[in-house]
Amino acid sequence: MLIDKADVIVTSPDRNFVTLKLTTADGLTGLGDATLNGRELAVVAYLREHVVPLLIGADASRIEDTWQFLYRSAYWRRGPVTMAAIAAVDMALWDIKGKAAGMPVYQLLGGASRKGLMAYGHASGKELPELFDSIRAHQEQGYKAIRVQTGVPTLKAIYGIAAQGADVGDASVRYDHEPARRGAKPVEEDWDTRAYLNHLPGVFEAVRNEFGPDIPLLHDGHHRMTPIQAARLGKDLEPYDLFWLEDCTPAENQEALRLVRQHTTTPLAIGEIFNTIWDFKDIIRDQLIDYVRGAVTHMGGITALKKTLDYAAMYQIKSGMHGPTDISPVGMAAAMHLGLAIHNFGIQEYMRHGAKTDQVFEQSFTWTDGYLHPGDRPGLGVELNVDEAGKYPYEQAYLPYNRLLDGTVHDW
Ligand code: KDG
Ligand code: MG
Repeated sequence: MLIDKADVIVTSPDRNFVTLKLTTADGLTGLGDATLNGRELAVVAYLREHVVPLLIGADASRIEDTWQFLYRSAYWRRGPVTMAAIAAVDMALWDIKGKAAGMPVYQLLGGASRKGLMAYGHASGKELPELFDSIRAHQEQGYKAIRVQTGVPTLKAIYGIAAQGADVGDASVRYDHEPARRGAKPVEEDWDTRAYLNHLPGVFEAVRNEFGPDIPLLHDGHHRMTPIQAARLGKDLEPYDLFWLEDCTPAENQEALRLVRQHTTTPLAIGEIFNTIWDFKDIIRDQLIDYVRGAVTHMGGITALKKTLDYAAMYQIKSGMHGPTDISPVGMAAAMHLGLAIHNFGIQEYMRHGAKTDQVFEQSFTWTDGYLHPGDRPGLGVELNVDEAGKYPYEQAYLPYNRLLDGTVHDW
């Protein structure tokens, strides 16, 4: 079980992905997702220059010890680059352990706590008819829960509104949300919180009128509001019974959530850009959120996110793991194994990857009637086709960013 080889593979089928592949002396392989949207090559350098040399000759069976070694021996802890690199090692070691045991990773985590994972998809439209079509299309694909994002009348382009495949380099692909655009610089978008706050409640009213009271609806505020603005939105959306309001305020100021919480019963979700349990510690303890949005890929792996979710369980807070297209199929598989095993699973974000991505990553998960299951292959159940991956070299791509109407840079 000694690690013989560690390869960092960068590929860009429909978008950029960074994958760590570990190979043991007895020929077992494990994969880990290290994709950090828009800063991919920083993690590649961290892995290649500082982590891979430490792994060669190490015992692949020592998952916890390896995690602690990589986290503590660096001295400078935490941060998205470091934690994505540690996450990739952790996932790859769980993959290897599963293959060595002949079991899927969820069995090693305690076995299945449910039959499948309810997932939500991203419906969007610039205007209501397009949004309704998108919701219906998601329902036809089986989705039982749907995130709703729309345009705001006075704004030109908005995050979260469907980009056609042409924007992501493949006209056959329609992403309902792939915000990273290929190019040397981030695209600029405009933003006006007042117009957004005035517009959104009417959108949810229209969606409830059209689709009824039963379907779980979600919304992502993408860190754009001040605490009092978020409080107002939470209150205004109460009649429409949201499953959650996500990232209502910038993630750095956790006290903001206390103010929002005082004003609204709309459930709150946060944490897709958090990296460690420390980011969640106080807001879980003070019960300021309802769902933990951390991703296995950005929270230091299965080992670390499981600890965070077990802690959240003490406060009846559930998982809502991040699962956009920039989490690779390997990171998604890790999320599915973890979600199947824990008791306090809430919901899983799930966006389909493009066809090329599915050729690069051979996967074993299933999607049945709105529920995901990671499958029963030993390990994570994903293999990387190196020849396919080699066809798609890295291409620079960035998330857009925002400016207010007067030109001020705003939170994206
Ligand atoms: O990399 C950033 C995207 O993954 C992010 O914009 C997606 O907010 C997002 C979400 O909820 O999936
Ligand atoms: Mg989000």
